[in-house]
Parts: sequence; structure tokens; C-alpha cells
Amino acid sequence: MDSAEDKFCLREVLVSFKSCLLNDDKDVLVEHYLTGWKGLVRFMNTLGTVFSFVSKDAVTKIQIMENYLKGDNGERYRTLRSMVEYELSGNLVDLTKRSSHPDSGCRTLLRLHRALRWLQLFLEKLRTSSEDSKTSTLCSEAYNDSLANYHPWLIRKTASVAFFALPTRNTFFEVMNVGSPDVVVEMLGEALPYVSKVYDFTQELYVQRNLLDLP
Ligand code: 1PZ
Repeated sequence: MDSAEDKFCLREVLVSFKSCLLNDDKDVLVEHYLTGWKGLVRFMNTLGTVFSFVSKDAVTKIQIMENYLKGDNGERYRTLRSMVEYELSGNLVDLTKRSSHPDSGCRTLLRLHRALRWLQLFLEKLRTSSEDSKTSTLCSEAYNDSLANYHPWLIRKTASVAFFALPTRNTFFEVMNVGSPDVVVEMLGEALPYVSKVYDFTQELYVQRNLLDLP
């Protein structure tokens, strides 16, 4: 019945990041951004329980954002621009220390945004890697160049151990359910630019509003 459930395919997940771009790449639809993330979580869950501590945190953050979308002010959370505008003008963001608004949309989305950078780096490395490359190495290089900078020692340690549980490059490509390795490489080449556009827009918006260090 639910064809999306049994036909998991990374191409569709990455395409969600295309469909969340609005107004000539000058805004992002939150709902589709979260759809993309939910697909990524499903993909991560197929990789084994070792990664459940990662997906749990991502799921919590997706839920926080979905609750805003479903809430009374849902319309204000329709796009990233409108969310930032609404939360900042209403003083709904803790800027220096988590206190009265510990889970603002702005800070929650920032965590996903930082993780999207990891994903972008990792998939780009996979795309350009040779057949005998080690996914654990590619993954930890991508992590060290992105998310690790925001994580305390214990999480960095745990993550680096979990990376060893990653499947080989070929298995990884198989679970993406896209086709032969050549087709996966081609698909990544087509789809990653959309992930980059979403990342770049968000980064620019957060730079402009000085939101990159939200606690
Ligand atoms: C495919 C292999 C998956 C490897 C994933 C690489 C990332 C490892 C990061 C592990 C950290 C997760 C534990 C929770 C960390 C949270 O403290 C932080 C900050 O949030 P706060 O504490 O400030 O509320 N959370 C994050 O940094 C968000 C992490 C989301 C990671 C999602 C990874 C997406 C994977 C997609 C797979 C295709």
C-alpha cells in the first residue's frame, strides 16, 4: 500500500531538497526540507542500529520543527525566511544562552543545517571516490571538516567508533537502491547541487542575521 515505504530510494530523498527551493533559490520551504530529512533518517536506519543515537537526535529535531509547522503560528514557519523573521522580531530566540526559548526553530534548524554540510561533504567524497575507498575514512574526514567542530569530545569519540560500522562502498551504493555504482555516481552528480543550493541559501541567511552560533 505504502509504496514510499518499501521502495526506498536515495534519489527521491535528494530530490526533496530540490523541491524545497523557492523563489529562484532565495528561500526554502520548511515542510519539504523536513521531508528530505525524514528520508535521510530512514536511509540511516537501514545502515544498522549503531547509528540509532544519531537518528534519534535528528528525529527529535525534525519533530520540534514539525510541531511549529502544525502549531497556531504554523504559517510563520512555512519558509526559512519567514521563520527567522518571525522568531527574531518576536524575541523568540535565545541568542547567547539557552533559557526561555531553548528549542527555537532557528537553533533547531541550525543543527540540521550543520549536519547537512556533513552529508554534502560525505556524499561528494563518495561520488568521487575510487572503488577501494574506505567509507569509514571518507565519513570521518567529512565529519571532522564539519559537524565535529560543534560536538563535545564524547560525541566525537562515539561517532568515530560508529563510523567503523559503516558498510563498504559497494554495499552502501546498493542500499541507496538507485542502480549500479555508475548510476549512483551519476545520480549523486545530478542531485548534490540541490543539496548545496539549500545549504548555501541557509548559510547566507544565517550569516546575514548573525545566527550561526546560536546556543
Ligand atoms: C551514514 C552514516 C551516519 C553518520 C552520521 C554522522 C554524524 C555523526 C554525528 C553524531 C551526533 C549525534 C548525537 C547528537 C548530537 C547533538 O548533541 C547535536 C547538537 O544538538 P544539541 O545538543 O545542541 O541539541 N546534534 C547534531 O549535531 C545534529 C546531528 C544530526 C545528525 C544527522 C546525520 C544525518 C545522516 C544522514 C545519513 C544519510
